[in-house]
Amino acid sequence: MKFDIVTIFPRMVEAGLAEGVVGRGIERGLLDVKVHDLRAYTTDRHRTVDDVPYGGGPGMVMKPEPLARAVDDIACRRGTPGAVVLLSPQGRPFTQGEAVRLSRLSHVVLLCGRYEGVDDRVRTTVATDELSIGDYVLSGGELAALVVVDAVSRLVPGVVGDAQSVEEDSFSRGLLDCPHYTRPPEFAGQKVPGVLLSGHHEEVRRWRKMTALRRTLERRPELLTSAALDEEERAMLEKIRQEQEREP
Ligand code: 9D3
Repeated sequence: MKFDIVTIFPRMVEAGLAEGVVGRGIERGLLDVKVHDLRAYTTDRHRTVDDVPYGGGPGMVMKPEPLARAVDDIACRRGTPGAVVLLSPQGRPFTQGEAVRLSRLSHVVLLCGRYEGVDDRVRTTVATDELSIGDYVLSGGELAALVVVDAVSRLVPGVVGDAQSVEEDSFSRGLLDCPHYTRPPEFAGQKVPGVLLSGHHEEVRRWRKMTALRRTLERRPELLTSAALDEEERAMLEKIRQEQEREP
């Protein structure tokens, strides 16, 4: 899968791509990620990428021409992308569902904004999608682009070594994960739940399902309205809801 990331901070993005699952995916040739310095697509002596806002007000706005030229050049050199994503606080929420959708494309371009924002004609004429990674204020789109590349790359076959862990991932199941433990059997006065040491695989499986459901109900109840629960899970949820009624 190919990604092209356009930014005024190429070193910041390169650093985020070099490590971990994405770094290894690049090394192994499963991911082809290129980072483009937006200033390379300016034409003036000062390599200007921003300008004052029409209508006045504080801050600066990113000019449309360098971003449009960057996307044109990427399309010429690297092929027409399946999506051109503008990262912005006004975008639709980036979810696991969006990650799955993008992972079905073979080439995605990501545009990172800075300053107060990006001239809206980039959204309307250059971008095909506008995504936000959550309701908090970042200083620009670079970290958001890295989040998108990470989440999408994990879905590219072979990038994550253990395909099972991708499939069982909490959000692809629509539930939070169960608690995890490793040695030692007691730490800071806290024992590992006995069932995990018991060797009863069926009991372990049920305990994991039960704790995952309990956590989801307690911390993120809204996830349960869209989670695809099987028969067993619906019965467990009923039991947990009864537990909660008894001890409010
Ligand atoms: C302080 C400026 N804000 C005034 C109301 C608006 C604003 C402009 C630009 C807020 C943040 C940004 C930069 N953020 C992004 O480019 C961004 C982002 C984010 O801030 N949160 C979540 N997802 C994203 S994706 C891109």
